[in-house]
Amino acid sequence: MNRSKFRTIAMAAFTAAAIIIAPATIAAQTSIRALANVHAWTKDLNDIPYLQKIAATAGMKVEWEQVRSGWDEKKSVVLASGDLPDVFLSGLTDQDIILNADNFVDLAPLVDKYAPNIKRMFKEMPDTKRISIFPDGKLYSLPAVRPFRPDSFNVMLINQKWLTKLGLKTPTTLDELYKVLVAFHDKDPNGNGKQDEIAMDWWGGAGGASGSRGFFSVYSLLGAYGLVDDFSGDLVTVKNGKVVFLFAQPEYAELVRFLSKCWAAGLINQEVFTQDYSSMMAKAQKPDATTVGVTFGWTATDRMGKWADDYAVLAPLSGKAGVKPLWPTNVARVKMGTNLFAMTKSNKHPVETIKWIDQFYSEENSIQGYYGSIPDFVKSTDNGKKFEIVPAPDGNQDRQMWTNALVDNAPLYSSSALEAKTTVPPSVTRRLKEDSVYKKFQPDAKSIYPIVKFSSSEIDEMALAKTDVYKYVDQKFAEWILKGTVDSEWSYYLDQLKRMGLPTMERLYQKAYDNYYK
Ligand SMILES: [Ca+2]
Repeated sequence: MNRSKFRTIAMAAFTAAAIIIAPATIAAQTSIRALANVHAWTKDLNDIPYLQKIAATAGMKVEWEQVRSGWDEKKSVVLASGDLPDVFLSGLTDQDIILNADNFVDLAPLVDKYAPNIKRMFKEMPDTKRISIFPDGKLYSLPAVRPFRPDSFNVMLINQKWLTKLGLKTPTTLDELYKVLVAFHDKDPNGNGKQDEIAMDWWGGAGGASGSRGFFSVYSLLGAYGLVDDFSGDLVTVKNGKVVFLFAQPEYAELVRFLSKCWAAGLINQEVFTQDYSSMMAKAQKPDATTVGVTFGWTATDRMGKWADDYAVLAPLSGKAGVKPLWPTNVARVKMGTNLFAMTKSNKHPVETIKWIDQFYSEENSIQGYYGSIPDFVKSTDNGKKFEIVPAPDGNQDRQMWTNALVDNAPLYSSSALEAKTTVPPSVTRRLKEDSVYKKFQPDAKSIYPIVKFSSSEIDEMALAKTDVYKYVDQKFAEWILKGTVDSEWSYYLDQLKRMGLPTMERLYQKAYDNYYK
């Protein structure tokens, strides 16, 4: 008898018994309300088999409220209302939790008693626990460790076809890059007789953590001067043991000067500061011709679509004699996530709930949580000892994953042991191969600003400064590139940053860094 058949029979027996015994003495199936931050592509969670199976095994009825757009507004309303769900799945920030700490359950004792999978993760990878403990010592939320991730969020891509056509060598310095960009702009490398080439482009539109100050950003070029971004959106790094903000460093002024020179020569997309993410992507993926020379992205496939094979990954460029070029890397941030799960004090079933969420961290559920359910999207072979990710029929693995799994919104633990027993499709290995170009340009681990948490009083202390500082930084970054005025305004700018509270930020970020490594 197979297991599910056994369960059906057992359930039927249970139901029959329920008729005989007085209903009040039967424990109702445990039911919880879950508020979930879900990707727009992800299908109804009630239709995802592995989630149903987890719930059935735990005897849990999950009433999902699934938010696919407007998460921040929804979350704020819910947190302010006091009418809290029993659990949050993904989407909370440290700040959301710290400022509402009274409403959240410290999971540490529950994990200790009822969550063997989560305990195993904490034991095998102590950093997972370290990044999850809040400044008051409590464990209000659970992390994730994602499978087959590269070390960096960013690859720099160059149109290899254009280089070859124009007889140019791959640039190794910023000066050589400049000359290549000029040729890309002037010499009609896509051969359509029109000046439609965008020599360089990046995602600089909206600002904030996932715009100019974060993923796929031109700030990666700071590596040419030996400085690396941490991908937190805060633009913070560690220079000779001292925590500093990139935007207040002389190297930053040098990068701005370089970009401003590129802008003046017409080498940068004219819409770089106004375009949104999808229009940036569309420009690079026009159906009839390639139009972008150098840019930044997650992978060539993702960034360039059908033109991916025209592009090569460009190694970090050197900006200054005697300075070793680096590439921004943040293994912890790329591989791990925080706040994937939190339980509120409204939850009447904390033990059942922690047992339910613990299952998300098993090997079988971790792999399904990222790639989709068995057997359609993951094949379980060798009696469940090996896994094989099913390649997307159209080659778009990202679309397949995000439709059929929670992916980055999933609580899961992908250990190296799990990776070792999993076979992945070529698109995944391709990304890792692209990343390997950057291996020897990784910064020293302690120069990468780690994932830290601030206390509520520290958050308060910095709140005003951060709002003012980043607004000013974003504004000046764009303005200086467009107008070429960085040199005349630089010292005034540094004074302004000081006045806005940058020293407070430096002090508290340094303190958090020192605490992390003590
Ligand atoms: Ca052209």
